[in-house]
Amino acid sequence: FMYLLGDVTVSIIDLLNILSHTRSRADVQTCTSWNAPIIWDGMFDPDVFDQRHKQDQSTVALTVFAVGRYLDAYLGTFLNSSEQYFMVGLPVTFYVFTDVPEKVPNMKLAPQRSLKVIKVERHSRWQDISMMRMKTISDVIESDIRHHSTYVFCFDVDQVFTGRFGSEALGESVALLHAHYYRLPKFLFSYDYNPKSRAYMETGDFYYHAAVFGGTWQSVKAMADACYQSIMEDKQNNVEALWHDESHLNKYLWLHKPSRVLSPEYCWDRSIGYRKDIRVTRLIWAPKNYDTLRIS
Ligand code: 2GW
Ligand code: MN
Repeated sequence: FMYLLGDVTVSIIDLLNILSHTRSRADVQTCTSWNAPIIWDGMFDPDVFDQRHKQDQSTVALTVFAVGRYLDAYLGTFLNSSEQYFMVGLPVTFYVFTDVPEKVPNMKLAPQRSLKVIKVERHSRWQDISMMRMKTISDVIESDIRHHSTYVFCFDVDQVFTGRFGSEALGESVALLHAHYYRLPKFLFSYDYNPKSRAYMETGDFYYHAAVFGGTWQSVKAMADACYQSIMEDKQNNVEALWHDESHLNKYLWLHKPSRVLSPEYCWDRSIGYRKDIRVTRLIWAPKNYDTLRIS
């Protein structure tokens, strides 16, 4: 009933917005309590951001892991769609981490965009494949990214770009609202409530999704280092956080507030169904086939 009421109110506000020609969204939260913008469609002029970042000569690194079966299952569509929608017009370097470099599809990239393939070992536990990304990300920022790119964005591979994911998303430190939690009350957030884990937290600001995070290389390195350190401390203490790296990222982002927050437009799950506040989807979860992917 509350959702329904919410949606009725929304249409009146939408109408007022249209009539007043303002770039604002009164139907959603557009600012955090610490004054970071939450980016929603209709709030910004894409050209203004593109021009500013071209002027500033911003360059972007994208990291993505495709280990084992995830390469065949997701990497091709992820990369193809990112060429179409991710930071179009800005120089982008893709960093693909895989255990089978020879299987990375040969891609024709637009000018000023390039792809680097880096071989990584395949951890036997999937939880480690996911968590150890933090260490690899930190290492590659140190050895390579910091010499070439202003910003870094880190992505899960099991997703597809379907709309502009552009320079409006760039900022000092950037976090994403998890599509399944953005309208839920805080007590339902799936933080790690185990006091034995370094990811332990009782309350927070939002539930962030680890499928997308970014920022300047300096902030992303700090984020990745801190998460990796907490993950390793947990291992020494024989505990594992509920949602692995995501739990540690949520803890970090609670202690170090992001300067920019992306709405769930930036990583939508279609299985949620229709939501009035989602006017565009920029990145969507790829359909997952647990039967073929999670065996082994
Ligand atoms: C992961 C789980 C089960 C079996 C395999 C894998 C797996 C993951 C793999 O075989 N190969 C691989 O390259 N990965 C990488 O880890 C890949 O980039 C993938 O997108 C990422 C995270 O795994 P994923 O996408 O299956 O996990 P989700 O979608 O449930 O992700 C959330 O929770 C994770 C922690 O459990 C991470 O925090 C992730 O960032 C979250 O989106
Ligand atoms: Mn995923």
